Amino acid sequence: MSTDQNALRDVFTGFYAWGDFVSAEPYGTGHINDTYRVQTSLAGTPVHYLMQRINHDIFKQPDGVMDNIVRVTHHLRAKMAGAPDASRRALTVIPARVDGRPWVRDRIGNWWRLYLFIERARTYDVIEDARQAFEAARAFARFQNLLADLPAPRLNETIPAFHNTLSRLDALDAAIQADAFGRKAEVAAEIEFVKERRSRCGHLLERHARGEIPERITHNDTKINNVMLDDETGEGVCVIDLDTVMPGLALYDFGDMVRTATASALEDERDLSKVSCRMEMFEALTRGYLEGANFLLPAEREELVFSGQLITLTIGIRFLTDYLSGDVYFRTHRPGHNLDRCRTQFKMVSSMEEQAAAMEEIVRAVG
Ligand code: ADP
Ligand code: GN1
Ligand code: MG
Repeated sequence: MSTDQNALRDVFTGFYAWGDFVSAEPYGTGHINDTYRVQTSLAGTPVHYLMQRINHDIFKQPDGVMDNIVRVTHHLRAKMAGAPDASRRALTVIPARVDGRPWVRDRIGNWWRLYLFIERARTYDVIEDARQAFEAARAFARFQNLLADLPAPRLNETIPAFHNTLSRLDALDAAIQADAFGRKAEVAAEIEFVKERRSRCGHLLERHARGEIPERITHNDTKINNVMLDDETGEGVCVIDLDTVMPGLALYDFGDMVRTATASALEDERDLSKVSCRMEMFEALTRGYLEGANFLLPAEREELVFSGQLITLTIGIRFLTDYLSGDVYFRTHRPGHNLDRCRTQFKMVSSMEEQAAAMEEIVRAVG
């Protein structure tokens, strides 16, 4: 066994999991954590687990993250008690062997967690048909719905001001000012794109401050590859990637679904002519979301279309900031990767702006 495999086996054996370690392979396309699918043999039957190293540069208090995840998954599970397939419908956190905590620390101080592997379901980086958009949105809406009565205390804010577009603008301004990697001149068009939209960036924050839009428990990373769709039925079976479940606005979740589920191409597509917001996906997404999110106030419904533009702009701003700062936050696989991602986001924003009237019409019709 290689050193890597030995190290991964040592971590795995720290958890109270049944099954003998066979191997672990890198898994998925997430930008933040290191994810592995662990293969084991359970008395001769192959059984998989999902093991992750939490990115503790980004999540400064991994224990606070895991505390949230345990509370959230227990609550979901309690509400689904007895339902068929319950263990595929919410993540199951496996405790550590020695102290029962929901994580294991390795010798160099990394934090690891282990989940049951959800079989016969998968995630998509680009949605292929409208039914998938509908199912994904309904699953995220149900998730918000089921968590509405999570008992106090308030969940930990695992990344403060996560979707605060004004703070993200401040970070961009600081990165432009510093221009530590001499990349500013190359992104003049992108800086201008943001400048033209600055005045709208505080809109939802202002409505929230005025008490018109409430805080709820939200997922905050409703990228389409964070929901697993059943291979056979196509149903949105399980919402995953729970690191950022915390207090937020429901609209941030809807906005991130619009960003990722309506996109006609991958988040890092370089041929921008392939990138646009697809109306049939938006229609299905809106239907799925409104079917599950029956708690939405009229003020929230009014902002569904705008939320897509805002969150897509915000994530574009974050990619741009990371590009200017030397690619320290999002995992990259090639030079200029974050800039490519920023450009697709801004192309999506333009496409949403152009189609805003049609999108408002869809919301009214589905309403
Ligand atoms: P990241 O924070 O890096 O995005 P995720 O938690 O989203 O990490 O996991 C990365 C990928 O691993 C997901 O997109 C999904 O395909 C897969 N995955 C995550 N959790 C599970 C699970 N419990 N069972 C099966 N696959 C999973
Ligand atoms: C990250 O973890 P992942 O890959 O699902 C990021 C999201 C961004 C997304 C962009 C904790 O999500 O906020 O929207 O990349 N997660 C964190 O693809 O920053
Ligand atoms: Mg993810």
